[in-house]
Amino acid sequence: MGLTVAQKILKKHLVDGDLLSGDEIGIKIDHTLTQDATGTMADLQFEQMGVERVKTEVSVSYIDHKTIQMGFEDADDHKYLQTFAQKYGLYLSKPGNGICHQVHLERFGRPGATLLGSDSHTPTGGGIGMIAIGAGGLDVAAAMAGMPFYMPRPKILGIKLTGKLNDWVTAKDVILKVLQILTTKGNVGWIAEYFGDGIKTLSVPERATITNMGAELGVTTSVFPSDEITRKFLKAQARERDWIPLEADEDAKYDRVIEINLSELEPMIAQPHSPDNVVRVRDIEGLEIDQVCVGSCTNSSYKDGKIVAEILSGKVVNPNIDFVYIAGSKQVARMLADEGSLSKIIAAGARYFEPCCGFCIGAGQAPRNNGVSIRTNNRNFFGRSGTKTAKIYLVSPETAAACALTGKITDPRDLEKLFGISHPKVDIPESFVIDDSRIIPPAFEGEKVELYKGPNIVDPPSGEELPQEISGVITGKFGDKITTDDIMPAGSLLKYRSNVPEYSKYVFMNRDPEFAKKCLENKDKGIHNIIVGGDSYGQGSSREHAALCPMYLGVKVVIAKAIERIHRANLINFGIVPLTFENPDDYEKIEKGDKIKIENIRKALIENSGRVILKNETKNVEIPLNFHLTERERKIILVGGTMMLAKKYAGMSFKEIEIKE
Ligand code: MIC
Ligand code: SF4
Repeated sequence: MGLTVAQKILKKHLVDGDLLSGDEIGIKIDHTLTQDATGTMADLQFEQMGVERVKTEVSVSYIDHKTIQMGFEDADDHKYLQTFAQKYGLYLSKPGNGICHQVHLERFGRPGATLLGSDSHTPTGGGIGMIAIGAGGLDVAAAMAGMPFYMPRPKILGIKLTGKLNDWVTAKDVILKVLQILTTKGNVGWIAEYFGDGIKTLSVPERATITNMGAELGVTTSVFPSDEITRKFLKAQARERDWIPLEADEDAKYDRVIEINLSELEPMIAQPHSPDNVVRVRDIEGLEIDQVCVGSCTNSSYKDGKIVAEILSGKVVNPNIDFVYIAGSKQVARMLADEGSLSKIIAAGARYFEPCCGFCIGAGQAPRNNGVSIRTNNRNFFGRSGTKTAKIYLVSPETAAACALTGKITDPRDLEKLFGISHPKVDIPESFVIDDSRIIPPAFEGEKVELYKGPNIVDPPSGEELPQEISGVITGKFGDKITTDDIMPAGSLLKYRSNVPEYSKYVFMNRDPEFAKKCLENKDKGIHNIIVGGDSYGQGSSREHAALCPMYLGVKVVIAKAIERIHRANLINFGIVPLTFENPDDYEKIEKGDKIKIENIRKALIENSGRVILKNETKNVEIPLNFHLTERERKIILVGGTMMLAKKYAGMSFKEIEIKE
């Protein structure tokens, strides 16, 4: 039987399980990527694993999320990351060098390799033909230590692209269309693989825009083949030697196929507060706006910047709006600067920042109260921008530039009529500027390097064995689509990523400011905390703090209608039991404050019964709950999390570990 691109790569890397049957597979990881908001914790966990040097082909530690460095905390963390990289054999990409995904694509990614990153947009690497997966920091630390990565055995969703994009319609509009069709729900466990004649019209950075935002679908990853277009990109990066051809076999079988005709697409826009709340720009044009931000790992390539520069050339943006531009990497910034494009953007009125995540993670440029912000990034979740009342819309750079000129939501196809601007033709350059001066290679003699740890770096807390029964209260009940930004806000709090006791005070801060305090009070009294959620609980970011901090607060169980892949894996890693309602309507039978009991939960996990009964003592009802956990996952939870398991059973394989009552 023929294989798809994803299956070919997975087959080569398979170390456990079977691609055709079973629940999960284990794969060997070639590359890892961490960033400074998740990397400190991942590195601290790696230190506890007692390994002398990373065992991957390439591991890169990026500094891109916390570059504002307000106060000493971030700079201290950065120094730690640098000494860690030197000691253990990682490359370090310094602040200002760019956003991890953009830089990895430019300087490290290679077709056919596997990449595990402690950031949910790691699938950006799928644009260059990698199997690139986002995971929690602990999973990435384990991969750096040479351990396999476990994931649900994937089903392959073929996305067939035909036709060719019209002028002013872009790769961003393709992925927004895919999100409109598939939504952010119900795609867990799939890999999206693009094929068809239409892909031949898309350059690597355009493909990467599509695979990047595939993260919002909730799929494990997205991937494109590696073809002549990939070779051209790698050649322009002076890395043609990394190219290999990699295409699906003629008779490859997809588990499901959807088809999109690129010629029929129009400019699209995601409305607040979800990336799948997508309509045509035409449908909502004319709405007054306050801010336009171009950048982020979704749309910060050279082509994205150059197109914006060409549209704005010789013009000034609408005086009522604030216009922000952030290039994705030093390479992009230098190329735009050298050729004069950056000057055009600045002359048009842009506020220009160093290459970093910036506004995308709420680290600056928070909109005014009730402000309308048009952005080119990938997430418009409630509160993520730093302003709870703000309304964030997601668009292509072309649409963003059009909006910046008019001060209203504007279809870029109207630019010709309004301003006489014809569609700029921009291609991938023959060669990119190669400047790796802000990438520090691993030190030769790592053992001589001393780790630097500032006072804000606090050792990660350890987990506790799963008790025989859960006896506690519903400390928080939340609705559908709760994101990890809801659970563990980032923005100005990013500086506490390496200080769990401090960061934990802000769990659910924007949804229920009393949550953390209540949890700690209960924990002190020996009462277990339980969280209840609706559909797609834990979607969005890979941040393991959304599980680690609740663990610290004494949360033992999360019950939801459905839990997203990365968050579910993080809950397990930190010993929290992910349970789902057997009958989704039972969600109505629990309220915040209810006293509950789940008897014999430990026994249920040991026996793998798949089912426990929650007794709601306040309402006097019984609610059946399900769990679907592999043997590996059950063992991790029973022991109190992955770190506890590693410490207690060092050197043993999962199969050898036996856990008693
Ligand atoms: C995000 O886009 O939400 C982040 C910030 O990049 C996160 C990682 C984090 O929270 O540090 C992600 O996507 O995983
Ligand atoms: Fe950074 Fe935003 Fe990309 Fe996350 S989505 S890596 S915050 S640019």
